[in-house]
Amino acid sequence: MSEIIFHQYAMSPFSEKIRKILAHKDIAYREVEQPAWMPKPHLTPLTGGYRRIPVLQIGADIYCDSALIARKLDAAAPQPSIYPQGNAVAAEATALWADKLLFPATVPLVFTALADVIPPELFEDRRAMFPQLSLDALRAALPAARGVLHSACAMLEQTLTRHAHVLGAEFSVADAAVYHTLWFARGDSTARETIYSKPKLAQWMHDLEAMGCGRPQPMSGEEAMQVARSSEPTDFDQSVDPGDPTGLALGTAVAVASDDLPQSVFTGRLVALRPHEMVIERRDEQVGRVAVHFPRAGYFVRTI
Ligand SMILES: N[C@@H](CCC(=O)N[C@@H](CS)C(=O)NCC(=O)O)C(=O)O
Repeated sequence: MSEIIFHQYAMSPFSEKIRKILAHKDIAYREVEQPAWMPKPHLTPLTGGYRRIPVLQIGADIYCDSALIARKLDAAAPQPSIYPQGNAVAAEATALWADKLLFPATVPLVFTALADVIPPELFEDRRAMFPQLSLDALRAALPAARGVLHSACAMLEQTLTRHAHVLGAEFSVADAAVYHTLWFARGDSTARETIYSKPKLAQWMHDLEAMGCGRPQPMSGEEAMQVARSSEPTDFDQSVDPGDPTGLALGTAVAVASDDLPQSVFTGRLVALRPHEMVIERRDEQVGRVAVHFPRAGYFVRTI
């Protein structure tokens, strides 16, 4: 197998989720530091426009979204699992709760707390993604956000009083997802107090921090693009799962978008449709033929 290439940036919470999985599995990988805002000239040619971080690359196969990346890493290095006792539904459901409910609550907390030090380019970039974003709107969202964090931390403290991890004795993808939201929330002092005033939760935070991040070796963005250019995509079987409800046929020109950023669409030729993953093939002047993989949950696919 080609090297695992992890496109991330240091301050990215969703990258921190993946770092914990890389640490749990003690995986050796190449790490590309991507910009935190557009343009991303060494990322978007690989993804066909998908701009978010993290992205995983293996040769000319490109994996978008931390949910799919987590599953791919588990398939590439199955032991130790991120789904202990085969508890995939509970682990993935808890990870989705953290990513989709808890994480959005941390955004107003951290952005208002750090408003004076956040680079204006970052704020403007995120406003281009979410036009309703403003400091006033973030301040108005603070009471509800504090409520979400308070209740989540109380529930976590109760759980961690009974066992060492979110779903029981062993680490799972749920720990990685909950951790990245609280790791980010620490940027706000009131959130920090909410988290670290709870002894079991505080201990769990220290334990996860101490796990580190696996075995990274730096790689430049140019080098990652060169790897794609000199490889062929391999991780798809040219099949549509029987009974797939979309009715899409292989080879169809399709557009893929996520439910939380539907205005950004990524186009290509459908080369695989599996229960948890869709794969589109595209050609790019700079990186050649690549296969871009998306999860099914939270993403739509349609013909163009
Ligand atoms: N659903 C995505 C969300 C990823 C996400 O929102 N990442 C943030 C950084 S942590 C991002 O890409 N923000 C915009 C950017 O960096 O350009 C995932 O799970 O990977």
